[in-house]
Amino acid sequence: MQTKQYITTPIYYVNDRPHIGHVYTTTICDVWARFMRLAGDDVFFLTGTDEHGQKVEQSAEARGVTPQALADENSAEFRRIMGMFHLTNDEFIRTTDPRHEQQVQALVKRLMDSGDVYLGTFEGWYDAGQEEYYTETKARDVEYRSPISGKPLERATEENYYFKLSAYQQRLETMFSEHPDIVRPEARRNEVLGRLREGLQDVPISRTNFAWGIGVPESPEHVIYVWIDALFNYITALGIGDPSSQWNAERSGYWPASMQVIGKEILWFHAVIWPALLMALELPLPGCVYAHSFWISEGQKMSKSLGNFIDLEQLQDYMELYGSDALRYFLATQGPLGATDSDFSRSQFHETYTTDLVNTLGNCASRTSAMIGKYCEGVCPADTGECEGGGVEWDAFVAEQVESSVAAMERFDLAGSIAAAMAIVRRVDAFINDTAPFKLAKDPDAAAIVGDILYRCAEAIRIAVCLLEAVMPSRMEELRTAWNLGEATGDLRAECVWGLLKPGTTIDKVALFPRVDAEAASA
Ligand code: ME8
Repeated sequence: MQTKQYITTPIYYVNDRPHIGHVYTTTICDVWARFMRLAGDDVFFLTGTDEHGQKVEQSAEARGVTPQALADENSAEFRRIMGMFHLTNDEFIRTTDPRHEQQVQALVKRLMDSGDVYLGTFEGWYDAGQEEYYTETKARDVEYRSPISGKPLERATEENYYFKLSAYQQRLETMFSEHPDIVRPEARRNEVLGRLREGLQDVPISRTNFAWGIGVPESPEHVIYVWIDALFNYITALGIGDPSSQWNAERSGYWPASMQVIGKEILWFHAVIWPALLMALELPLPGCVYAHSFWISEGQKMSKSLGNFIDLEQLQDYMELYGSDALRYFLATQGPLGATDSDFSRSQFHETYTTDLVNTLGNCASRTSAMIGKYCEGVCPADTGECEGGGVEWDAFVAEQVESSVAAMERFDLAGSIAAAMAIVRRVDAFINDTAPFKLAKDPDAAAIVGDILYRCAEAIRIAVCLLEAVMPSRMEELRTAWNLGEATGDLRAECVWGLLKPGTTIDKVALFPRVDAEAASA
């Protein structure tokens, strides 16, 4: 039986244009999804768009179009990202899809029947821009202004449907003590725990001041709060709200999600409200909610007022100049996966590309294939064992890196996983310098030794390629083709065992990562 894996991104708001943040989260999920597929798992990768709510209604009104028309147009823009960046999502969910809407109503009905959702009156501090209510304590902390827009919070009273979040205080605390890894990284979990200890209040889950949303069952003047509607996407995409549906039959087995990746600003919804909703629905909890930090741009926070979002056009420029794999590599290795923000700067992009991809991986593959061309007639030599390891026990060294790369990816440490693969490549580079096959080749008696060295280089690179395929699918495929390595087998660990490269295989020269002129790049 294949292991089932389910990975999700947030669903993106259609009232904004896509930018690097959206591409980032979806790309890192894509790297993970591809890696797990290469490892033989049965992966379902979900992304999509969040299309209801007051902000969409207002943006549509301002543009003189219907909210649905606005949602259609902008959702298509988000969907375009998937092709543009070679993202392999299995589904793209839209919250205006009737299949989602019907299931949300069914799920809310279940919560009403169980008493987890009730009608009540609410008075609180409302952030109109974020469509979010704050508790008194939180409102005081932010000095009664939206931390996002800076606008004053509004005092608002409403008759609303509520979710009995307060009833889940104890169970959530138990969840965090029994499954501390449910929220990562640790700094984020600690933030949630701090706020959780202040005590939970019930949360309103409906609105009556606008219409663009899903009606509460039997009370259509109430519109289901966009966040509840949105959170449910993770299970409606699997048909969980409609047990008799085709989606349910095919997909419900993917729940619980293995990895739910989000940005840190939406942690509370995913680390507290979401698990509580799942508990109320008696559904299992996800394995991990991973909240990454933010990209900033050339040292500055990206914001509408500064107009400095790295948008799709800029990302496309990078891809044209450096290739899409280079962009994926940069996002995956230099991104804000940990607790601190990362700077997206042109100079750092260029530097990472040149150091890691041109000078290390590209150079190593091209040197090795060029020498096999020159000294072995372009055919993979055999390892006769005549050459001593040059200080390296190759099979043990490589096995260690493979284990470390796989284990890192399993815990969503993309940079760690890639670093282990690159350590193999760096070792090959050092091995070539130490053993100098290009000098030995001048001595006809050293032919066997030269063959041994080049076999080990090519074999180590082959294994690194298997590990790097998820992050750089196009260039690694190019190398697979040039070196006649065949397609990935779907059993990554077995494929990474030392010695599988067959002597006699034709090894063509490769030039994977062309040097990019720094001046052209900054122009
Ligand atoms: O919040 N750096 O949608 P959204 C890195 N619809 N990632 C960033 C980023 C940045 N500077 N800016 C945005 C919503 N992101 C809701 C989610 S889920 C049930 C509903 C990424 O369009 C990051 O993943 O504002 C963040 O969480 C997401 O985009 C927010 O996208």
